[in-house]
Amino acid sequence: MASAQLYQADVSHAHVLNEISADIRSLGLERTCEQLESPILVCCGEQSVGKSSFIWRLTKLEVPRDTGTCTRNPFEIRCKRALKERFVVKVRKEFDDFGNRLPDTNEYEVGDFNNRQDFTRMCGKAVDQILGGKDAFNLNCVVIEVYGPDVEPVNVVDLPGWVELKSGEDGELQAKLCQRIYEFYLGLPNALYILLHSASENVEKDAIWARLKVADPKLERTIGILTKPDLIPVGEHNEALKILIA
Ligand SMILES: Nc1nc2c(ncn2[C@@H]2O[C@H](COP(=O)(O)OP(=O)(O)OP(=O)(O)O)[C@@H](O)[C@H]2O)c(=O)[nH]1
Ligand SMILES: [Mg+2]
Repeated sequence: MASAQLYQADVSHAHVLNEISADIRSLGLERTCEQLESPILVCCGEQSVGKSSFIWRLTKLEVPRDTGTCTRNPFEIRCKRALKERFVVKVRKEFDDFGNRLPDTNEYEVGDFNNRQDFTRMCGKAVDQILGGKDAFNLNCVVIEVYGPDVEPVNVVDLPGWVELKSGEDGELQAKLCQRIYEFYLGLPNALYILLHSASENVEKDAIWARLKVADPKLERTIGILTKPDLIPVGEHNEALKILIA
């Protein structure tokens, strides 16, 4: 088979797998889903390293990002090839605000639209329905389906920034919720990990590194990405290169 035909076969195979696994996942049957699902890119890293900005570059989708728009809940983005451009934004509710599992999984649609310009507003609406205006971590997920003629069948997850410790009763809850989000997504058997690190920060600070080594001890499923290269102080580019090589 010619390589172009092989590529097409792979793409349609991935589409079918994605369709079936999305349906099963929305029923809350994670274990069954894990055996079927095609790879999912899990973007992780410390707070504000540029995870959501990276996803924007990768998928051309303006997921909520920027100063003052910290990601507080996971975003699962499923891209599928189709003749016409279309976006579906959903909310999947499986947990209460304390991370306790609800008796039923409730996945419902927030918007189904063709205009890319509506995307950020619809995502904001979905986030509001999860967070209810609170600035707190939440295990419930915004599910985004993207269809279009130029779309590659990739699944990608945007996670909140890793939080190791926070003081006070609420701080402890927030750190626990954040860590549970990571536990869940780092534990997916079909995950490929993208660890983002800001070029202006020391790599030893990455507490998430230790968690990743548990999920992927030989780092066979992990890719490191150095973000914010423009912030490397003049004359310190060699240090950044060392991080990349390591
Ligand atoms: N200088 C510089 N700033 C960047 C770059 N990429 C992202 N930023 C900025 O860094 C800030 C955080 O970006 P986000 O993409 O929201 O980072 P994040 O990792 O998703 O943040 P959290 O979800 O809160 O953990 C924003 O103000 C971005 O504009 C870059 O390459 N260079
Ligand atoms: Mg973010």
